[in-house]
Amino acid sequence: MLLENKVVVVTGGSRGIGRAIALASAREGADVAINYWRDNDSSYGKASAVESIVGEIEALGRRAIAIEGNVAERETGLELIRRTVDAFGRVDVLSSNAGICPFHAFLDMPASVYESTVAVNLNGAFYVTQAAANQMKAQGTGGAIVATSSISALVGGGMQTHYTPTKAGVHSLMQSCAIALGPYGIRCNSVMPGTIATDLNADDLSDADKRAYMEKRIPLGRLGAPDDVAQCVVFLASDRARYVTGASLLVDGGLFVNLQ
Ligand code: RM4
Repeated sequence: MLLENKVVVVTGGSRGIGRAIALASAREGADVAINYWRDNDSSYGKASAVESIVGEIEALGRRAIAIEGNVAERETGLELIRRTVDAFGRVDVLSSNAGICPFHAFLDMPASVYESTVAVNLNGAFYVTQAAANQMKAQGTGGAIVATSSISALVGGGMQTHYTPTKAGVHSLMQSCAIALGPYGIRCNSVMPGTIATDLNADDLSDADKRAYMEKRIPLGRLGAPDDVAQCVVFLASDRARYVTGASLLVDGGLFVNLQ
């Protein structure tokens, strides 16, 4: 069990990659605190997305709590960590995963679309990382922070001019936090998912031509699944990565390197 009796906090943990990270962490022995925002996803049957992920984790014999909050607001991260410590006594791992990507053209993009994307993806990552790191420092036993950056930290997207800079920022945030937090034994790394089939890009990939184009570009021949990313997050969070900090791990099926 790679995360035996660890306490893992996952932002955006009720759906998509975050849900997979929460479940994979529980499977590896962790108790999980899940942050979510506006649980309106009915694709999990009668139970809400939040109720179903909490139920799945408890069915594994691990504890789970779900705390609603918009990570774009600094107080959300503080309350998330506070309530996690109240419930489980400590924080060992933060998966700073919450993110949005409302695809939009550049020239007519409203300020609200740009600003909300920066607020959630970058400001949110900063605030939650800061809150978790202060708790880990106070505990005095180190910790691991894994941020969900993206292949989009390294390459662009014509409909993602608001989004790609935030993912580059998350990547850079982990590099600087690795330096700032190393003295406390807190490791900071990022994963860089490629095109992973989630509700974040469901509309974009509902275009058959776009989906076929992306699949054709990926040497492994398929879009990623959320658990493909979750397994890499568990590795970076675990003691197997005890000497890894300031690093980033592409989880993209070879998409990034495939020019021709
Ligand atoms: C990723 C990458 C994928 C896209 C998602 C929303 O960073 O750009 O292609 O589907 O974002």
